[in-house]
Amino acid sequence: MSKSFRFIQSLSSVKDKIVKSSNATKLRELIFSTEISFIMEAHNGLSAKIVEEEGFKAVWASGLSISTSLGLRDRNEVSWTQVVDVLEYMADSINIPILVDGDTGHGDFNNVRRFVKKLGQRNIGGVCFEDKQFPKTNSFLGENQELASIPDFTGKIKAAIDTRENDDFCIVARTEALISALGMSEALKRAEAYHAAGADAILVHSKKSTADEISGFMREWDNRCPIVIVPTKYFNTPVSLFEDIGISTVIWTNHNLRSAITSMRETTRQIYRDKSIRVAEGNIASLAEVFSLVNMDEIDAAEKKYSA
Ligand code: SPV
Ligand code: MG
Repeated sequence: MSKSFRFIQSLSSVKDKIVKSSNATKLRELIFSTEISFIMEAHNGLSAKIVEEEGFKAVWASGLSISTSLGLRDRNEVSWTQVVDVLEYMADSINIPILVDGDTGHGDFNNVRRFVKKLGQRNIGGVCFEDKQFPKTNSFLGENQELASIPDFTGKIKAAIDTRENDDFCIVARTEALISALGMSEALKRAEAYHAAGADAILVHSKKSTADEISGFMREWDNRCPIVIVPTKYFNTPVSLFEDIGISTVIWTNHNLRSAITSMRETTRQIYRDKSIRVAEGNIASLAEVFSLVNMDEIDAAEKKYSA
């Protein structure tokens, strides 16, 4: 089954009102497209650039990855303004949209409003808010995390919708009901409430090692709006299954961060052991690649144009 959503027509009516080239529009088109879409994690300007260069059409600005790359915990230790600062570097590096991990919105509905306003000013494509309590803890830590009440969370969604200046700015509502072992009917109830509150898409999170929960959810959901998933724990599931059950968008949420950790460890270990950089040199990016990633050629061209 492809992503054939009943609400697809609403996109074109919305589109008449907005700037067609904005990142919000690009992200919306991706999430609402009839093909399954893939969004790759990045956590700074450099990783965002690599995600773009390797062909992805959008970036996931992961809370786990951004905080870990700053040496901090995924527990709102990074303030929302610090997140926005990181996003600015990321957005400046690329021409594809960013879907931001907005955690719980960094507080109540009012913090959500400030956050969404600042994201819009930086031409961010959209944001995903989750129905946990502030301060949040990563979904893969502990058991039975307490969730926000449905009225509290739908209030945040409505606040985000009322604040966005571009109607295409995507608000993704994420339910942790399955992760918190509240059961399928609670997950469906929450997803329906968030959809009714105006969320553009629902992220259903699961920490099972198979996609059974997600498949069960999709059978009941019946394409009411796009569904986004994070298959970090059910990584063995073939993408064809996600396509068959009608998933809209898959987020590979932390794989650049984890890849960087492995690679940096190997290089550091090798150099420490060898007391030399000779072997390591053959296994790492060349300086030419480093300069290319930040577009040094452009400086040469600009110098010719502007420098006396
Ligand atoms: C993140 O990347 O920060 C996420 C996804 O929220 S997860 O770590 O799976 O909760
Ligand atoms: Mg997160």
